[in-house]
Parts: sequence; structure tokens; C-alpha cells
Amino acid sequence: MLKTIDLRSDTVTKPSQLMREAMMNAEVGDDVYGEDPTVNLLEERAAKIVDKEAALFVPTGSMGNQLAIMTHCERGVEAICDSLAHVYHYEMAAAAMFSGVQLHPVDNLHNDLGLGNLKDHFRDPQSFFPRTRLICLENTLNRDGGTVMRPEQMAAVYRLAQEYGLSVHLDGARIFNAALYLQCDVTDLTAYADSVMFCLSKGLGAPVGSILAGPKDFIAQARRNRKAMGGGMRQAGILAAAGLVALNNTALLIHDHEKARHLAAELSTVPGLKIDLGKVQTNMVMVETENMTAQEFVEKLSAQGVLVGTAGKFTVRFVTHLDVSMEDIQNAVEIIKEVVAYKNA
Ligand code: TLP
Repeated sequence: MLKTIDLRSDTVTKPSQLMREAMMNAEVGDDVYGEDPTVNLLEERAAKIVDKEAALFVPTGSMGNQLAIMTHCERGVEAICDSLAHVYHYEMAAAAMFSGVQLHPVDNLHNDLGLGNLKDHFRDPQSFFPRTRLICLENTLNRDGGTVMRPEQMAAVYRLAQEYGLSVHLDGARIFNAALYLQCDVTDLTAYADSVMFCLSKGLGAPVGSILAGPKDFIAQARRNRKAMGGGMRQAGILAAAGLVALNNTALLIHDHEKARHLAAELSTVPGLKIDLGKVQTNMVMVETENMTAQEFVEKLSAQGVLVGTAGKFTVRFVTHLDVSMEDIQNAVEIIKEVVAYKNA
């Protein structure tokens, strides 16, 4: 039987045996009363890892980002983000829906090109413009193919934000991938944001869960907002236990990066496919299709057991993770070559 090779996202991993055992044995309590020892331990450890005063366990990365926006901003203000940002493209306009916040996308915010113009996007408070209140960064930048933002770039944004009295939130869903690529400590990146969200349920392999970290009073308010959003979980230690195991998986991400590099190198030689190898920095590969649409390519691969996702009309996204081996990647490469050769013939 055809073995499915699922490269749609690093969210598809299934919890390891170790995680399942940790979940089964977790000590739990009612977290809404602050009485779940496993959640408390996860929040304490997570805060330390990103060097923030406090942390909050949330069900999803989206909720973490949205709580950050809700907690940093009053209604009717603007939050600046990269025009490729997850908060802008993939969170169902939640900032508008739940926080009354308008997102203000800026091209190339993540590289030196956009950084030079960032100040021009801050609104003049003397006019009828909405007030600028927050800058959301994303590292790695998903829609750009998992590219990293260097600490110097983050520092430049942070300095400017401080100068203008703005807050900075970091969507660090894959911040450990960024730190690994940059060969720096994760705190060298999180230092340049007031709040940070990171995901346990992506490359780190937990079934559920993300962390929002920041100053104590900010997290206290975010905790109230989480409850208002229906995210106050009870015996959530069952899930936090998997999160604690996931925190030990950061060193494994190196294999995901190797697999992505291998996949990209192989596919870059295939006529009909185009890859910017310079952007293959972490666990994603963006492939441009020349002779068919992304949707057609996805369907043809899916029929052969290789699952991938579209990221544009002619762009397909491949994501490596814990549950695909180098052998799976090699098998996927052979299948892709056949599918493309058939189409080119
Ligand atoms: N990203 C998912 C999809 O939503 C696109 C994926 O498969 O990559 N920030 C970033 C940078 C993300 O990539 C994601 C998930 C989130 C936030 C949201 O996390 P969840 O899915 O837990 O809400």
C-alpha cells in the first residue's frame, strides 16, 4: 500500500510514546483556579526559556497572537505587521473581529528594505488617522518560506518602537527554528519584543498548545482575556505535560532543516519547478510551478500519496517535521520527479 508522506505542515505530527506517557501520568488540577501543577510548571519553564517574567498556556498559536493584540491594544487603533504575516493572512480577520484593531501591512518589514521605511507607516496622531499602537513581527516568516529575521533587524524595529511609544509582539510560532538557523540563543531574538508567542504543536511535536509570554501584568490581563475568549481550560495539565516534553525537542529541529535542504536541492534540479534556495533556511520549501497551477500539482501529488499545500496560485509549500524521515523525503522526491516529468512530456 502507498505510504502517505505528509508535508503539508509541521502541525501534522502525532504525539510520541514519551509524550503519551507523560500525558497519561500528568498531575492535574483546575487551571482556571490556577491549581494545575503541570500547567504552572510549563508556564514557568516557558517564561524562563524566552526570558520573560510570565507565560500563559493557550490552546493555539492563533489565540496567543490574538490575545497579544487584544491585550496590547485598545479598540480602534492600528497594529503594523509584515504584508506576509500570519496574523494578516491566516487568522480570519480576528484582530478586527475580537479586538477592533486594524492591521496595517507593510511590505518587507522583515528585511532591511522595509525597515528603512517603517517610520513612514507610523500614523500622525494630530490628524484623523487611526493611532498606531503595536508592531507584530513574525520569526520565522511562514508565508515567505520560513525565512528568519536577524536579531539586528529585530533590534532596529524594537528601538524605533520604543522611541515612538509602541509595543512589539513577536509571533514566534517557529522561533526555535529561527534561533537554530541563526546559531543564537532564542533569548537573543525574544529580547526585542515585549510579548512573544511560540508554538509547542509545530516542529516541537506536541498535539496541542502554544505559549504567550511577557511582563507579569500583561500576562495577568491576557489571562483574563483568555477566559473571556472561552480559552480557560480546566485539567489542562494533560496537554501541558506534552508541552513539557516538546520543550526538550528543540535540538531535533536540526534534522527538519537538513531534510528541507535536501528536498530543496533535489527539486531545484527538476525542469518545471523553481526554488529560491537562499530562502530555504529552516523547515520549509516554497516551490514555484511553471507548467501547472499549484492546485493541480497538489492534486497530482496527493494521488501519489505526497501531501503538500498551496501558498499561492503557482506556489506550493513543503514542510518537514518529526514524522517524516530522510527516506520519506527521498521517496517524495522520486514521486515529484515522475509527476513533473509526466506533465512536461
Ligand atoms: N500556521 C499554519 C497555518 O495556519 C498556515 C501552518 O500550517 O503553518 N503563527 C504562525 C507563523 C503560524 O505558522 C501559525 C500556524 C500560527 C501562528 C497559528 O497557530 P495555530 O495553528 O496553532 O493557531
